[in-house]
Amino acid sequence: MARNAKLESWVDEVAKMCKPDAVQWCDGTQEEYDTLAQLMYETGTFIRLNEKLRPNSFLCRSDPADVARVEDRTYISWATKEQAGPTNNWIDPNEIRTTMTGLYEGSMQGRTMYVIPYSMGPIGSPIGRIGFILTDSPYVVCNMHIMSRVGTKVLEVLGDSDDFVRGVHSLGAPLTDPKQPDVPWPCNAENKYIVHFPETREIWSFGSGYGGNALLGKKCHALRIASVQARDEGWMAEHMLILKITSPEGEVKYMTGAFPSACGKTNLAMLTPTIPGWKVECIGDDIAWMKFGEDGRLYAINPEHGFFGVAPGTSEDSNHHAMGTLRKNSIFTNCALTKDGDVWWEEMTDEAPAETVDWLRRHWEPSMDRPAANPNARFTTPAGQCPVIADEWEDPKGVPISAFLIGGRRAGVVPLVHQARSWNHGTFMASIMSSEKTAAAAGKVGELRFDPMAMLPFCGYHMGDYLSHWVEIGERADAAKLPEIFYVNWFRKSDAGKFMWPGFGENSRVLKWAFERCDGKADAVDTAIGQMPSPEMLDTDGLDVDAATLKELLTVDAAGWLESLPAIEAHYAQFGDKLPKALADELAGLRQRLEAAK
Ligand code: OXD
Ligand code: MN
Repeated sequence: MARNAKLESWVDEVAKMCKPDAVQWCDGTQEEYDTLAQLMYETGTFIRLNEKLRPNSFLCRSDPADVARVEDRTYISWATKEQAGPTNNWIDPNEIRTTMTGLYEGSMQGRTMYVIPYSMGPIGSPIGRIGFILTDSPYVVCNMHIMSRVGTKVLEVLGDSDDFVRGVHSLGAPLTDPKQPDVPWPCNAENKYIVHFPETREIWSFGSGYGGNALLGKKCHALRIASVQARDEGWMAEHMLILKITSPEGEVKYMTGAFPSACGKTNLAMLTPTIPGWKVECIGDDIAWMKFGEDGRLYAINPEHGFFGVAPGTSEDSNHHAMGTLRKNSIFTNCALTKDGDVWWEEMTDEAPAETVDWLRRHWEPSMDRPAANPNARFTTPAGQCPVIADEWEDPKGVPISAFLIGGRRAGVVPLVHQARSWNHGTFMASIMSSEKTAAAAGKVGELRFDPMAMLPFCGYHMGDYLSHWVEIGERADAAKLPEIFYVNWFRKSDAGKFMWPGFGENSRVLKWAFERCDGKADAVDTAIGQMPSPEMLDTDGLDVDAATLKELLTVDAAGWLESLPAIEAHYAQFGDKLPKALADELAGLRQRLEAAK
């Protein structure tokens, strides 16, 4: 194979700094995975689950000080603070390079440095991208095997190009004395840094072995760095699921969905429709990369190869197909261990097991007032095992997108569904996506946390410029070929604090309406906030929601919207003169229409 001098000299440079005992280039084979899993079994990091119940699967328990992405230790290091914008943590690149070089110095002693060549997206896809992670964590290697395409083929496709993202990851836990025993979850909880250098397409991560802090292909590469590449090159890197929906007549459409973390993206991506004859299949559950095809439509790929899903709450009832996916070949992190050697988490079964070992390795019984699994316990599982994975999920050219669904978690004001009138109107709606910080009563506006396009923690540059990028995408495109945009809210609550909409499979009724709107076949009412179905325009056959509730779910709460406008204005004000005029105009238009509707 042709050698890639730039790659090799970077690997040498990092090895000189971190001083691992050995450097191992990963080939992505099953043998490599098995060897590393066995190694982690021997060091006590991995517990092998009961082979009959959960074949080729492992449980891993992290250090209690390392259980989630840490946004306050995540930095976007542009040359100037202005480039990172008001919503990101900025840090001066020179300063942080000095600090982190100090931390990396000798940080891999006593460990192996693995060189992971990975492709986000099918290898060789015109939408896909290549990256490398240099890590001293075998846990990261095994997870990356599942979450991306790892191996020698990536090196072949790369050739001698230097178009790759450079990721460095160290646990920050060197073994300096050969007699020093390792711990099951090495990390350096006091010194966590997850730093992105968008200008040089680099990611430097230190101190954490968990999730999006350590599996650098996911949030760090596929969203924060890729969002910058997408802006520079005229495409879109979004925090979106991708689903395929087929009507009873066999007509197919693809939709994406942008929802903040913990709003059920994985469940929606694999939903089992309650309406007869409709089918939903999954392409991806977290990230979409979209480029214009020759026909002028936006085509999306899922850059990932697996699901890194939140385990608690996942059950046969909430997500039958996720349960089917994680039946084998999976890694579980911070779940409970049952007596028969399987995993368990809250709500996985109707009844909790009589006893388990909790994620902190303590005896646990249902009567105890603490959960058995960490609330952010995860499964890492191959997407290809999903019983409803769409045949074309690995199509290198992607799938043409007909609709974007967007939405937050709003107890009040925002109706079940409303459709944008235009791309700019939809961009406006996505830019004001929000969730209440506290569970507000229906009709009242709680303190809102805005999360534009669900990208607040994941946008690698100034959010105002990111919004302009959306507007520019619309300007470049043939309007008739752009996706329709629908704002959905599954989380409305009654005055008594109960969810008004059943959600899960019943969301298929909203998908059906959106599907038919894309073809101009379903009716809608024009309202101050957008186009909406009246209750009789939605397929409600067999739906167990009373008429009054349904009416409320589909009513424009003009007073509530007017009450939210100052918060939207304050949200917009932080972008200063970077706020696109088109969006300021949309906000003014909304105010006018609401005043008129009062
Ligand atoms: C995730 C997240 O893990 O959005 O996907 O936090
Ligand atoms: Mn996510």
